[in-house]
Amino acid sequence: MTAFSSDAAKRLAAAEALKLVAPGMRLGLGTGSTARHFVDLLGARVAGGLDVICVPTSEQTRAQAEQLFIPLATIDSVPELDLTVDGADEFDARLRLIKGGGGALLREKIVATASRRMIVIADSSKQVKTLGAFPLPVEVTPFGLEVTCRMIRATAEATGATGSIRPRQTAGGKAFISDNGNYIVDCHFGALPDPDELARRLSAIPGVVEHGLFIGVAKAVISAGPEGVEIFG
Ligand code: ABF
Repeated sequence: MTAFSSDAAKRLAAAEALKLVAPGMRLGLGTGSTARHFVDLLGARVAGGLDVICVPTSEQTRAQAEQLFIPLATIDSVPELDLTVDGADEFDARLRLIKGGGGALLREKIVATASRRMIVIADSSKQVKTLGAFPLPVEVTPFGLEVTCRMIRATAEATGATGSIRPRQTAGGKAFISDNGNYIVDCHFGALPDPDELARRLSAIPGVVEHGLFIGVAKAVISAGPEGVEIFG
């Protein structure tokens, strides 16, 4: 018997999400290896005549969608979307998410928030009891990096979250720069005692552009694993 791979699970979840797409829809396209499957499958439907207009959440997804001749628009020209399908790094039973492992969290949150429905697709390993084992990404302005990191640390401590905070680097050891020209810092806090409060407090820090806690954003999570597909929400 062949082992069921996490990539197969991602594709299964993506295929399930594709069933929600109807002709004429305005779609948000997520980023990451799971969202990549969705875009791939959507491309095949578009090639078969499906009429949709899509807003990508990253330059990476834009490039993939362009190759597949998926019609694209900017979020400003199509400010109201019907459905966004995106991956996540972690989700819990209340559909709270950690996102941003791919560094696209700001555009992902803007696009998700502009959508009537945001659906997460994930392999079942992304489901957690408590958010935080995956380092929480926070997008920050290059100006004042050190000051902002100090404020993140202090604010997190006030919610019971402690640990190291590291500016993300590329494989070549350079500072990782987001599509928006900002830095990403990864907060290795471990289990987050109060994600809602942490999210509120992080948003209030001046140098924080956005953080990877998506709370009250996802309408459902389509999770796939060896047992098949499970839908939460
Ligand atoms: C994006 O891709 C991110 O918000 C998240 O960090 C990541 C999920 O990664 P993958 O689908 O590759 O597991 O959706």
